[in-house]
Amino acid sequence: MDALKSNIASIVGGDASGDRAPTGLEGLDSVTLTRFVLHGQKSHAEAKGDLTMLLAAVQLACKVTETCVRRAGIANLYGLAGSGNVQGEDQKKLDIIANDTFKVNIQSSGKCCVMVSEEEDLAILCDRTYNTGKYAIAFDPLDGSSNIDANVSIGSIFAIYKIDDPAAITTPQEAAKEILQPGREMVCAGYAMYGSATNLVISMGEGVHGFTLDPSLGEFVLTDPNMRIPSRGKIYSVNEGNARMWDPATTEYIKGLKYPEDPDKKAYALRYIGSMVADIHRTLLYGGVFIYPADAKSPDGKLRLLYEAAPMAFLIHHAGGKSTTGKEDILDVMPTGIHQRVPVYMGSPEDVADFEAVHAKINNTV
Ligand code: AFP
Repeated sequence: MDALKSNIASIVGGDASGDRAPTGLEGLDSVTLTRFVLHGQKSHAEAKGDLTMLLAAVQLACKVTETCVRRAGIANLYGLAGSGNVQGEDQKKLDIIANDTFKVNIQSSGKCCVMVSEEEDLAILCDRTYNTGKYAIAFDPLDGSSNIDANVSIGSIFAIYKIDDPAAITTPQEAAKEILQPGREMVCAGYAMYGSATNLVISMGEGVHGFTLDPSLGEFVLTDPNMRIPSRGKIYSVNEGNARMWDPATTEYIKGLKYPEDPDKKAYALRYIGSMVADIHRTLLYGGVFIYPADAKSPDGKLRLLYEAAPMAFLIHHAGGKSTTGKEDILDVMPTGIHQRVPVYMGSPEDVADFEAVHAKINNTV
């Protein structure tokens, strides 16, 4: 952690919190995401700049998506596209635009050999004319689509993995197999949130860092170096409308948050946006717990492992938080399919530990 702090301090100046003596150049010496990633690359002697290039492509895809989201009402981009995705969900026009944007930008970076998208049935083998690289990426180009037309915060999520032998992959089936790695193997995870401002939060396994899009520069600027989740929060986030279908452990745990046994303890507040990016962003900043459990209707839960649960678990973990499916850490789940779903409980370490204790008691595993 000391190495991380001095690394951040060396790029932002001052200490790791971003505090620094006035220089008179405030606002003109912004640490952009590109500068931050390039700086990080220097501490890895073996790095050739491939991840830096791939992240530049992802960053551009997020900027293009954000532009479309901001202009959606004016440019007639709200509403359904008239098609469905592999999950059986109706695709919105913006889902398709964001998906195409991510695919084109990532492919043309020439640093990626395999892509998996929420919007695509099969894994995508990158076009070799672009000199494909050693990385694989899973992404949800526009998460929270049902919130699009109401102008509620939505986002993009991505997870990057390394592939041993990209040249050996010749079919989408082989491509899918290569990206089926547990979250712990991830090289980088991140999300962009298109809210009242646009944030991009990433981790390359050395802390979690938040950037805000400066619309006047068109650049993501470092605003939240070394984000840490509070050890305990006061908020729970879950679709309470599904309560009658929950398993006993989830029901019992949430009852305890709403009706604490100790009369002097305050009940937790409920906040649920229904866009994972926005609910996780708030959880990262304010603490608490985000839950999408398995239930009687969806025995594996709703959220997808590769491009929702695992990258968010990676970010939460590197910010000092915890995640579980109820049975194991989300980062340890060995995926068996590219669109696999998992139950999700993640957030402040003490809150998730409380859930695990209730789960163990109810399921007699203690
Ligand atoms: P949509 O993209 O269909 O809106 O789904 C969003 C999402 O995958 C995730 O971002 C939310 O946390 C979760 O689903 C919300 O699901 P419910 O609408 O069932 O609460």
